Amino acid sequence: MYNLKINHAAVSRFFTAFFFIIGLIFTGCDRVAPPQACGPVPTENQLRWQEMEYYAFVHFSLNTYTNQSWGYGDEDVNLFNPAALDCRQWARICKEAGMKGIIFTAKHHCGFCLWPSEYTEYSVKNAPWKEGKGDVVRELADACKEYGLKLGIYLSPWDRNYADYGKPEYITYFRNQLRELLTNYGEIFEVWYDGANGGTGYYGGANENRKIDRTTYYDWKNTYKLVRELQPDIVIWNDGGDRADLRWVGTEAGFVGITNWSLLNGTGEVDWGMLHFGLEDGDSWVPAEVNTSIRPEWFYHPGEDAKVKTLPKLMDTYYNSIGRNATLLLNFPIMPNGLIHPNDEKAALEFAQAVKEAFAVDLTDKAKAEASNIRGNTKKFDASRTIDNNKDTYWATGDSVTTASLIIDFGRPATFNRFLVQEYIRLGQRVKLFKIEAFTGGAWQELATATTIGYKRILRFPTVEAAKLRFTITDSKSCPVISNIGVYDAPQILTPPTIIRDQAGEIHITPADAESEIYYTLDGTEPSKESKKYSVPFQSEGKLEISAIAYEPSSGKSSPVTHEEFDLPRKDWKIVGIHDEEAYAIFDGDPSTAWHQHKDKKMPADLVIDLGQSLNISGFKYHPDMGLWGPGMITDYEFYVSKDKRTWKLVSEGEFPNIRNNPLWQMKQFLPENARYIKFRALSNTENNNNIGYAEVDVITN
Ligand code: FUL
Repeated sequence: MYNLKINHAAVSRFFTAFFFIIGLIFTGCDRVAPPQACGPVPTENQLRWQEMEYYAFVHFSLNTYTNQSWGYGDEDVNLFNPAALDCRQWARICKEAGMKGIIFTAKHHCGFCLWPSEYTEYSVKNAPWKEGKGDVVRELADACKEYGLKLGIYLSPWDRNYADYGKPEYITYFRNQLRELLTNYGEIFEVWYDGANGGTGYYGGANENRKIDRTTYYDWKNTYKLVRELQPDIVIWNDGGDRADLRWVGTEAGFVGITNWSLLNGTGEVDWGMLHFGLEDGDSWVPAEVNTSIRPEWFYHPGEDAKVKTLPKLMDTYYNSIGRNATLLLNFPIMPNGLIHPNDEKAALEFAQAVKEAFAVDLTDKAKAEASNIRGNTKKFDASRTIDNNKDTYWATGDSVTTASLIIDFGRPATFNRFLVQEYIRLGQRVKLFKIEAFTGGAWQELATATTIGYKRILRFPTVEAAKLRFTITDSKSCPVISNIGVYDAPQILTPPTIIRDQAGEIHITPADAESEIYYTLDGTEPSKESKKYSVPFQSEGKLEISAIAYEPSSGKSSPVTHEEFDLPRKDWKIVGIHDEEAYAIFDGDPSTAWHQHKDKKMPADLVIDLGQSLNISGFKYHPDMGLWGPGMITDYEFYVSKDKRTWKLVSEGEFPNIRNNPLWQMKQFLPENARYIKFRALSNTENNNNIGYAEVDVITN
């Protein structure tokens, strides 16, 4: 018999070592430490929000019944009586459109509350709708729950109805309302405050102009504290002045800067550039949210039913928001009957379908990835981590490396035109510059270069066929940490043409792509390739309605329709007292060209126009300069008409609400007047100086 004496300690040491070595073989060198975080990093709430990517805004209030952008605060609550209000319809559309939540205007600037607030009489509780027993926020919260969507709240800090607005008492009122909204409606994912603050209003009957100091009045710090106490998982939006969790991008046109850092400084001034591009060395994580409407305006205006954003426009918005490290907050204006308009629904669903098609097949699924540098040479951080469909793994390089490349080998020639890349932002945002190349014709050809990546960056480039793609990071704040790469072949989408009528009355129709043909109609019917073909500009007379499409003969595909309506041609119009040929840019029909009054001109400043003949005028239109720097948009105006240039009659005065954020055609109507001269007087601008810009000025005739 053998005397087997087992040394238990030695056996256990042996097995520990054995399994450790096996572990190393299978997992690579797990002891290699992950990179340290680089600069500020997102909170769990910010991460969860960023991954939502796409969600809806819904604008609905008394403005819906007055055709206004901003209510003054004295609109009658009796106007609110939607006949078919159905929040389930909103939720269904948002869900089918691939959105993850809905942010609702519980209170817009007019102060009307869409829930029965205990603290004001200016709410649904005094409206005829459901005999004062209705609560739109409740109905929406229930609908969101049913459709698996998150709910967000827009509560305007500016309240043009409340008598105490401007006094400290208002802050208590505002917080009481926040408390109601953040306690009674379940989980709220985002709260939205809006940057428009202070100005004229009803204010309980005072009818005056109230200015507030935005830096101190709202005491945001304590409001934020309250919000976080009530909703620990929430993210807070603000327009930059008071650093919250998310930032505005400085425009409502649907795009963030092509460079987009998710960083800002926690204190100090924030200028437009910081909102738009973020701040490379910012000390706080404040990512960007792109807010834009599916129509030109935020609230419903029947005149915009044919102005719903086209598919190409929405796709651009997608690439310029989600594709640039931001989220997309797309607005639906609700109709007076309480529903989303069918045109908006159609546009949103087509958009969702097109996004789905664009990213349907990821060519990296069957590819191999190889990197120039791998952190600790371990599998844990190697190139394959970028194409393993796991957002928690990543490719990383050694600490001191700030340039590195990664080759995706498709193993056969592949056709593609989109490149998607994501940083592992839990460790911060790092990449400053990168490029992509395709291996074609035996050499590397550059496809695109770009700056920041962040949570997600998508690049578009002309379709290419290649067996390999090279992604090179040429500059980074610290070693790159890339969690995902995707390569796609998105179907082409035809862009609708632009239509311009110049001062001489000539119609110019331009397609985005020179190879497409243009067909148009002049009788309001939908154009097709059987309609009239456009080849050169043509002369037009009188009022005109024109619809046009771009058509691609090779694929037989048509673009969406562009529809424009023009009043009388401005052929004989003269600008009185101004001898500057460039001033005529304001009649050239092209809103992208502008003219500014001489810089010595002080407010109030007049623009006098001789229409060349007497006309029955019932309104006017002003398009501000859309330039990003010093556009000098008029905010308050007076409009006069005259038969003889000596006696003037004031026919319209007021404001162009929200012009700064949404610089589109502004239209004002009045009782018809027969006149030959018009005087458009600027009283103030968006910049509080004397800069006065005009892209277009036109009249509406009877
Ligand atoms: C703006 C507001 O003034 C608009 O009316 C709209 O609500 C938009 C989302 O924010 O600043």
